[in-house]
Amino acid sequence: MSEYKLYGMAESGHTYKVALMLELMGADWQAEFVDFFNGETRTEKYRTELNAMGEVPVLIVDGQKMTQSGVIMDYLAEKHNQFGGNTADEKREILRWVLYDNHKLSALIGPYRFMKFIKDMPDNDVTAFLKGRFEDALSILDKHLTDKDWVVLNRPTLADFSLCSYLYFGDEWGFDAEKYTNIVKWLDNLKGLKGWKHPYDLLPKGLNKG
Ligand SMILES: N[C@@H](CCC(=O)N[C@@H](CS)C(=O)NCC(=O)O)C(=O)O
Repeated sequence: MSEYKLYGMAESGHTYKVALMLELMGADWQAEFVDFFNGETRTEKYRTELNAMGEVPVLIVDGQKMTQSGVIMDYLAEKHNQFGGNTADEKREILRWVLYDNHKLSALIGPYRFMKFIKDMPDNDVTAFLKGRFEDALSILDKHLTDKDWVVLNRPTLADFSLCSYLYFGDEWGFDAEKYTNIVKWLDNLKGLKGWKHPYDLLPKGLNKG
């Protein structure tokens, strides 16, 4: 049995953050498919046995369940002494970007992509609102990445893995590569890491799309 079991699916950027980190660390892990698109995370069984918050990802290690991608990655960084900060200041700066990602990027791009690409919804007030918000956050990230290879340190950290996730599905929700050129360069830096894989090559898919 593998050391780590990661519950989720390939369409989930939040699951991908953790899967990418496990893969880049060369950890002994396996993916456990969650049938999200048929409502598994909404079942009583899932919420009782796996995650009371009703979300993916969930990481199982030594029989312990962990949720929230940022918390899971922080745990992995500390345990494997990789992709985290060395000092308290560095750790806080990583946390700052993980929180920013969770609030202003992943939490907005995820639902936008869900509505537009997965549900084929026409543009509406909600999609316009989400797009306006995440485009501002993308501009902020792009500006931050001017003359930087990585978001926080001069090496990749879990902040990079958190922020990049939904951007690798960019063709599905209309990421504007011409507008965010620093982000494009940074995504290529991540792609250049030994062991990097696209979400669809790293995790089991729930849909025949993409
Ligand atoms: N902040 C959480 C977000 C996780 C999340 O939103 N996962 C989505 C799938 S990508 C989910 O399970 N959503 C279920 C729902 O909102 O009902 C994390 O980083 O783990």
